[in-house]
Amino acid sequence: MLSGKTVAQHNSRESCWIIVHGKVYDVTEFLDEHPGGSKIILKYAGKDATQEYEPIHPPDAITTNLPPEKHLGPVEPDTVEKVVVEITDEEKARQERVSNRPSLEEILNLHDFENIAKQVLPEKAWAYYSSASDDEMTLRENHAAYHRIWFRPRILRDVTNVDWSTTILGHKSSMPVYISATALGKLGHPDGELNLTRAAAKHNIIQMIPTLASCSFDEILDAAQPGQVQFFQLYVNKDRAITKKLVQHAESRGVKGLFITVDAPQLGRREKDMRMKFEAEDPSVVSKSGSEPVDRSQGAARAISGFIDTSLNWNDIHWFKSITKMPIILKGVQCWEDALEAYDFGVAGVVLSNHGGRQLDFARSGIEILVEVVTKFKEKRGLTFPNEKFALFVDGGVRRATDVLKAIALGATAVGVGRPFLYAFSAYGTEGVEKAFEILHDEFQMNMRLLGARNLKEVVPEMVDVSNLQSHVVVPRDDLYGNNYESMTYAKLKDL
Ligand code: PYR
Repeated sequence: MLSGKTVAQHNSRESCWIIVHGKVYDVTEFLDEHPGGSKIILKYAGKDATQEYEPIHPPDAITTNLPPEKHLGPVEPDTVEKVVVEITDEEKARQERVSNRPSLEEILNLHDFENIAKQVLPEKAWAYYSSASDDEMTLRENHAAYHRIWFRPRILRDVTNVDWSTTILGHKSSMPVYISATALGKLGHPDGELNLTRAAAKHNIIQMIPTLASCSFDEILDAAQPGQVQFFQLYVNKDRAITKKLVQHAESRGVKGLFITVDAPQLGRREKDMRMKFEAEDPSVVSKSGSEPVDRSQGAARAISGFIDTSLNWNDIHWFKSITKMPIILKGVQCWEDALEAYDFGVAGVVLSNHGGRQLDFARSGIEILVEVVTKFKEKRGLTFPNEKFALFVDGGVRRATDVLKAIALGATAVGVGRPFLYAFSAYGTEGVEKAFEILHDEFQMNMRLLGARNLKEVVPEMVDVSNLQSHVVVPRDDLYGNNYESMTYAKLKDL
């Protein structure tokens, strides 16, 4: 075992060791490759970096990125000096805002969580969670698209009892909503994704576990209650042996669905996240490096995603089917042609999604794609939806039960909700997520009654008017362009 004193001697660019979770790593040669920059590692040279490392990295990031000979083994815990993290004025102000959060009783809708999260999250976390690609047009369109659908409710039905429970891939769910995968939960809260697992257990909601969770996969599985249903979102690794191991491990642990992300051969450029990175980087440290410059400018997203396989293609679906019996769902399908192809390849369903606006900007919203997919499936395969043979999921921009009911009316099996639950636990931990489920519960009850639907089967296409959905006459403002634009001027009155 190494002593803390020995580790402390390796505190420079020439020899840089760090401690993470009680183990010592020699990161000297990795300094210039670190997507988050060398400066942040050098700050912890010779020290325990766990506190800084944990929220921004999936648990195995260091072990998979460093060759085994750089894993130097455990350190004697009592010999390690405690790292004192300096609290800045900005951080003090943030902590004060945390203390001044409104009570959960005052939180009335999912927008409230977002608003509080914006004020209480550390800047880096807010930048990573809230950001989307390029001009963030798709991010905003995702929500705006629901505003182009209006209801045609039915009256004089006995709506004393209304039931919005459903089954998703054969598993019971208390509502037609599942928790969509979002990365790096510990940026927002020390318990990260476990907040979702715990709340989901209490409310019988299905959680999709992200590949890039902050908590380890097994921690999340271990936190589940007996019988609790979980899905797994997969980023396919260039090293297919790693992917196979992950998938088969998920299956052996009882995961009930494999959602393969297909819209992210490269993660989008999220400029809010990238700006954080620039601000955190110290150019003087970078310029001391003699090696080739590496692109460390792309924020948390780039830092965690280098392993993703850009060569993923349709033929791989056969391979996935050969390595698992879990239902396979393609997450990130964006047109009817690909949805049909997925069906013909024999997968169990698709998520019509643009990755929360974080990938291709000007990708259309999932709800808009749903309409064309349902139309074309009927025309070309004679299928109607919802359909047990092939599930259509939608995600992106959902903030209200009415949004969900619109998707259900149009044929979705269920809707994925990502950021709102992330914001709920960032601001209030597990109780926040529970409150979010309770809010949706109340909204479902009221809106089902007002729609005249006693169960989800009665939420039918005739209850929505989508005549404007595919028209993009109103688009979100392009703020960066708009703020730079100098207004033209008018003819002026002569000076009097
Ligand atoms: C994202 O940042 O969007 C990921 O999926 C990791």
